[in-house]
Amino acid sequence: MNEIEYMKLALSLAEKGSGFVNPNPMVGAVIVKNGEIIGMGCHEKYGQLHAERNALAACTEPPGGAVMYVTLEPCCHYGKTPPCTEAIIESGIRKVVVGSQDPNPKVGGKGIRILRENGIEVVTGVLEDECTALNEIFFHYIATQTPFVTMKYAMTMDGKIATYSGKSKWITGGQAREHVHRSRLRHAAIMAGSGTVIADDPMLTCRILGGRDPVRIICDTRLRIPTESNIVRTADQITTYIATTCEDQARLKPLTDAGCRILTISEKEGHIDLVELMVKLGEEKIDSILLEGGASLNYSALRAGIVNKVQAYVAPKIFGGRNAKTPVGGAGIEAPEEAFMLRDRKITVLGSDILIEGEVLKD
Ligand code: AOF
Ligand code: ZN
Repeated sequence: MNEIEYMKLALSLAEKGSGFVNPNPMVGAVIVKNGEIIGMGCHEKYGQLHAERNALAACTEPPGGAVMYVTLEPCCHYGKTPPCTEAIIESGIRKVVVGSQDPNPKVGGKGIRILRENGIEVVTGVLEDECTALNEIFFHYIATQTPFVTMKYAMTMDGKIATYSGKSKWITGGQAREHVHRSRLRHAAIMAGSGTVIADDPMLTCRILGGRDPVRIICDTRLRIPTESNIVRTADQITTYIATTCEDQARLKPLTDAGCRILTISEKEGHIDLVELMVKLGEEKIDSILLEGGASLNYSALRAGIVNKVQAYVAPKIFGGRNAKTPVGGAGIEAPEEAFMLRDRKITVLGSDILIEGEVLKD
């Protein structure tokens, strides 16, 4: 195996932490000696050991003189765990190959410098783009302290997210829906509007074996969410935030009694101020949100500039219906040149469906 292959392996190990390490990064490490892999590890759970220490602990023979491949620059600070640089230096590893640099201001190049100062050869930038893309959430959150927002929807080829009668089960096939559940796992929270709760009464859980449910956030300006909805009924089991401008205690009480956490947000253009909401959610250590609409909230989110990425699952079918719902509503833009633009477009085939995704260009 060459260094690219070892780093690819480290990347796949890192992925194992998906959904369990937020707001920390996913990190994987592979230790190689005389052409043999002698240890592997990843950052498995928030607050627990980092990838490098897990890989060192897993070594089947002494790591002195070995090479470590790690997807993120080793840390050099005392956080919940002691610095990885210390463990690497003590182990006698002779060379460290790093994927991407740690954007955490406490690390930011210092980890690499310390290793070099201690006579360890450091190679940087191996599969850097892949390593950075894997941690797009961490990179965004550490820089802004607000959640990375992915807007997701499934639509037909004529751009409908439901039939004219409001039925939407199902638009895409099993493979695409499984992909959505993986995405729910990767994001710390799912966000929807009260309209979606009223229309679909969803659970917004992650149905993957061994997965965990994301926190749920319901944007409900005027507190319309029914107390008997699935979301409210299960709020004592799954962390649920209701973001609202309403301060009427009589209406808030049944929700708080059910276990919902209320976030009181200022009003902006008739809705909750989404920028303020993102700041508050960031303070709650929510580093990422999968935004699952509906149309009105999706448009408001784009308008407010809080969306980082859009994922459109497109199914090869047509619903028609002039009143059938589309993914993005609101007032819309007047001229094509005002469009929300996406870059780094990526296309993935999932069974008979297609996922089109891109990063929202911010001006
Ligand atoms: C690494 N390897 O596997 C991870 C790193 O609170 P702590 O101690 O877990 O530290 C979290 C910070 O450490 C996080 O913000 C990031 O800079 C780095 N994460 N570093 O060397 C790892 N997970
Ligand atoms: Zn570390």
